[in-house]
Amino acid sequence: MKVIILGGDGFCGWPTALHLSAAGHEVTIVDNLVRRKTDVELEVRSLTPIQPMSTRLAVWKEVSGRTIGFEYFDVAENYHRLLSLIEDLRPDAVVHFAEQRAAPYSMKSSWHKRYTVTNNLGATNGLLAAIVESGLDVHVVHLGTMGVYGYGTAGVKIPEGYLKIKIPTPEGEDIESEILYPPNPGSIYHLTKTQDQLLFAFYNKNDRVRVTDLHQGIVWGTQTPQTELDDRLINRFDYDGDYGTVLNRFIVQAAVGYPLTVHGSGGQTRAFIHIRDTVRCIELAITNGPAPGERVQVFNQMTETHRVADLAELVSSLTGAEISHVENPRNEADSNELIVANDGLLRLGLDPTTLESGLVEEVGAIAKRFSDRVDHTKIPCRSLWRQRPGSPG
Ligand code: NAD
Ligand code: USQ
Repeated sequence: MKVIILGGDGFCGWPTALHLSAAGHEVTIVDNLVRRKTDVELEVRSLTPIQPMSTRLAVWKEVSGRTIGFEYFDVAENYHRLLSLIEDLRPDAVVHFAEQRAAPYSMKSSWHKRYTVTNNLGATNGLLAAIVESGLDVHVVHLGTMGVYGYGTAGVKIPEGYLKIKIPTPEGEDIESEILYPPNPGSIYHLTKTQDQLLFAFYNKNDRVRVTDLHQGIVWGTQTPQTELDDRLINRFDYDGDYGTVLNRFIVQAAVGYPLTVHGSGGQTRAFIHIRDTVRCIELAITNGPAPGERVQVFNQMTETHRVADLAELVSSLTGAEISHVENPRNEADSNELIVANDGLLRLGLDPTTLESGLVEEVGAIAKRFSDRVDHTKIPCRSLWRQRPGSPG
């Protein structure tokens, strides 16, 4: 298939580009490299020494014999570049990763809130409008988040996107319907993903755009079989307080002797997926698109759930790291249950990679190898959810 990957220089996008290219798909990456510029803003760098895009692509050609195209532009702003690219390439699918993805970054200041909303909604709306204007039947595969549902399910299994409901009529009958699961975002970033859902629903209803929305859990790990082929293909690895996600952060913290930063009690339960499964799920999604006229297809792209405190215990038991319960900078429930349906991708053939000590140790080996690149001052989370004096909580 011919595939455009928006955001193909990022943590999920780069290994996905390699995986799809290795599987014989014709891949073109679009990226404005804003994630690399954000590292400059935050004065941090990926734990792993990622190479510039031209090196990445040349090395991939060298080791695989395959070419990946690259276009450097802003998807949210350069609408006509995007439209011409779609018209020229006539892709079967566009995989859309090109959004600001860190909840703490989105809550740092009013500028970060406005940037996250403008960038994420601008990119999604621009893509959908360009597909409609091109007149082509292009399948959009979007990376959404489990966070659109909120995390407090009170014993209910979170369905894949849609909730069956009954609406009582004045005549005393019940009308059965299905609606998007009620959105309950916990950050400005997560809010943009709930709004993306409405954009998809509208363009799907009005213009019959075919969309798959993948509500992904927290991705952990760093390498895939393709990024391991050569050191210069290595994937990025964020450990800082804004972009680092919890399990990868704990593994790096253990590697450098920094007490594991559990927010509050650590009773928060979240959904997880290994990066190797992310790339497989994307391939399953692009090769199993919805039929013309079908509603937006939603899959919960996660393989397991864990409590943050249990992850800290696991990493500590493997490494001897200390655990520190720090004050939670976020405005979130201290503990929650999380039960999630993920039948869709399993039915399509996903064979989940689950958390086990071997994999944690593998990531730990990368963390140890590059531990001299860790800036300890960048580990604490300094983005506070409650910035107004007297705000609740
Ligand atoms: P990332 O920040 O590493 O990658 C995003 C890429 O998109 C970057 O290379 C960035 O430069 C690019 N980009 C952003 N805005 C752009 C724009 N306007 N124009 C062109 N390029 C732009 O993030 P990631 O971890 O790879 O996440 C990718 C997607 O997956 C995001 O949408 C995120 O919400 C979703 N997701 C990620 C995780 C996770 O744990 N990393 C979990 C669930 C969902
Ligand atoms: N946490 C800690 N200690 C830390 C870092 C985080 O206890 O050092 C806690 C947080 O308070 C939160 C949980 O761990 O309760 C998860 O935080 P995270 O930073 O790992 O993940 P999150 O902010 O939810 O965001 C990440 C990705 C985002 C994606 C989301 C999927 O950055 O792009 O959408 O995971 S999900 O969590 O399922 O919504």
